[in-house]
Amino acid sequence: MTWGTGLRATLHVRLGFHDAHYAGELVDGAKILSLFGDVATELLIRLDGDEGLFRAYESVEFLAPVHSGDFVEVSGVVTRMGTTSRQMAFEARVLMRNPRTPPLAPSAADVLPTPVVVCRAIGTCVVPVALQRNHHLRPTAAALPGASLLHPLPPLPAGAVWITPAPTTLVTPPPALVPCEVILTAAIVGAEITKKQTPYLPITPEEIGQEAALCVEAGAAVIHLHVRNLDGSPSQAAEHFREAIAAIRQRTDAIIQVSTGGAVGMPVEERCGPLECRPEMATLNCGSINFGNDIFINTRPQIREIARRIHAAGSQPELECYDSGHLEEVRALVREGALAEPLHIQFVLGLAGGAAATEAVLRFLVGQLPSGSLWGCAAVGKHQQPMTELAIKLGGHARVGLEDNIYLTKGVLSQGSAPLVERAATYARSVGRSVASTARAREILTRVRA
Ligand code: KMH
Ligand code: ZN
Repeated sequence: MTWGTGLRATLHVRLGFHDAHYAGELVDGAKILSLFGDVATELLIRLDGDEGLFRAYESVEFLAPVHSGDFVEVSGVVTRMGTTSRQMAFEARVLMRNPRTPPLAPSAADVLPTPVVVCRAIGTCVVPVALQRNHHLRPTAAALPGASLLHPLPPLPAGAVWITPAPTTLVTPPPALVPCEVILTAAIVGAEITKKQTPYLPITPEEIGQEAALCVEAGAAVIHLHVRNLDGSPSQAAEHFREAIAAIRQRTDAIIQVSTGGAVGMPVEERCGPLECRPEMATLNCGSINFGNDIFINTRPQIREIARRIHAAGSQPELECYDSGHLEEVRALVREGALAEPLHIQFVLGLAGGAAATEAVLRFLVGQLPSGSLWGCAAVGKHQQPMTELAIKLGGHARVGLEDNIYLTKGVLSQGSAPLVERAATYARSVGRSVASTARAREILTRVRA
C-alpha cells in the first residue's frame, strides 16, 4: 500500500469479548471500520475543527481474522485534500494477541514478532466549507504555554494561522503560530545529478519549461534553476539561462530563481553568468563546505562580490546556508550593508560535509535566525521528505526536487520533480497550511524585500 504523507493519527485498542460476534470469538469486520471512522474523525477535528462526515470507502480489504483479546493499532493518514473532501488511507494491525494454546493460561498473551495487518482501506470524508473552522481558530489560552485566561492572547498577525502539529510524539507539542501559506520551491535540474542517475532529469530548454510547468501545477511557486549544455554537463552561460527562462515563461509565471552556485569548481565570473538575465531571484551561497568529496568554495570576498552583483542585477537573493557559521556570515553581510533585512534564508541540510538533516539541527538553526527572516529547508536524499514535512510543521517554507533528491520512495525514482512537489503540497494542506500560488509567493517575498 502506498501511504500518503499527510497528517496521521493512530489509536491503540483492545478488542474485548463484547466485540466478538462470530464463532471462535471472531470480531466483526464492521468493528474495524468503526475504528477507522474514529481515526478519520480525529484527523478531521485536527484539520478542520469539525467531526465531518464519512462519505464513502473507495476500497476495503479484510486481510486476516481478528479475535477478542487482540490489541490493534489503527492508523490513518490524509492522502489528498479537496475543497471539502479529505481522502484518507487506513490500516489496522494486530500487535498482541492471546495464543489460545493450552496448557498456557487462558490469560497468556504475546507481543507478535511482526504486527499482522488485518485490514486496509481508502475512504473519503467531507467537511462543508461553512463548517471548516481551523483557519479562524485559535487554541484556548489554557492550551498555550505560559498563557493564562487573565492575559488574553494577542491577536493573530495577518496571514497567520494556529496549527496543532501532528501527534508524532507521545507528548504532543503545544500549538505553534505559523504563517498560513507555504512557498514551495522546485529545484528541477541541479548541477550534479546526471541523466544516468535518473532519466527524468530535464536538460533541454523545452524539457525544463515543461518540468517547471508541471511543478507549478503541483504547487511550486519558485523554480530554482540550473541549466545544462546539450551533453548534460552543467552550464552557467547566460544564453542557456535565457532559453530556459523563456521556455518557463511561455508556460508559467513562476518566480525564477537562478543559481549563482553553479557546479563545484566554477569560478565566480562563470557562476554569475545568469545574472545577465536580470532574474527575479538568485541564490547567494553564504559559506564554503565540503561537498561530498569536493569543496564548494565561497570565500568571504567571493560572497560579497556575488552579493554585489545580485544587487546590481536587481535580483532578490535567497541566502543558502549549509551550516550555522553561514548564518553568522549573513549577519555580517547585514551589518556591512551588503544585504538588507528582512532576509530569505534557505537551510540546505544533509550534504556530506554540511550540517546534518535532523530535527535538532533545524530547530537550532531556526532559533538563530535574524528576526523577521523568511526561511525554508532543502534537505538532500532520503532526508528530503522528513525535513520538508518538519519545516512545514515548524512554519518554514521548503524546497524539493531532483537537484536534491531523485527518489520518491526508497529505490523508486521520482518521475521528475513534480511528484515531490505534489507530495509536499499534500502534506502542507493536511496540516492546515495552504500552498502559496506564484502571485501570493511574489507578494510575500516582495514584502520581505521592502
Ligand atoms: N551545485 C552546488 C555546488 C546554488 O544553486 O546556489 C551549488 C548549488 C547552490 O547548487
Ligand atoms: Zn542549486
